Amino acid sequence: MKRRIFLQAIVASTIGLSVVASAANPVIEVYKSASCGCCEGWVKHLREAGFTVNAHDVANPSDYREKAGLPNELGSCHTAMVQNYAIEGHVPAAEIKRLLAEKPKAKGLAVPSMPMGSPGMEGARKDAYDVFLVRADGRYTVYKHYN
Ligand SMILES: [Cu+2]
Repeated sequence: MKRRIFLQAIVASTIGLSVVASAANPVIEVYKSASCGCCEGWVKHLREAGFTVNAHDVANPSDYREKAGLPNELGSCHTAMVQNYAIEGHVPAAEIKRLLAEKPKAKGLAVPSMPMGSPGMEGARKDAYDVFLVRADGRYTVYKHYN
């Protein structure tokens, strides 16, 4: 009897651990073109931040942006999906984590174009840029400003 309770405790704690692990390592599906170097840089940034990244090379990454319902003017070089949110462009991992914690009613986040100094776009120059939150109705607001 004691042994059975002990085993149940092990099973329960193992399940508990796996839940914690999946919450700490969200899976993100990235759709990019095979030749995109800055996309690779962004994937590396996500992995370093603890995300489990499945990168997919596709012919037209913008198809995924359209499917997610993100406005064209917010377009960048890659589109990703994480827990039913779309992530467009070089969005810092910190904002994705904030999104997953706050769980707003929204389509997702976007950093349009490819600002210098954003994750995956590191170089000599650092430009200011905005991370936009795209709401369910397609309108968007600044979620975070980076200097
Ligand atoms: Cu890029």
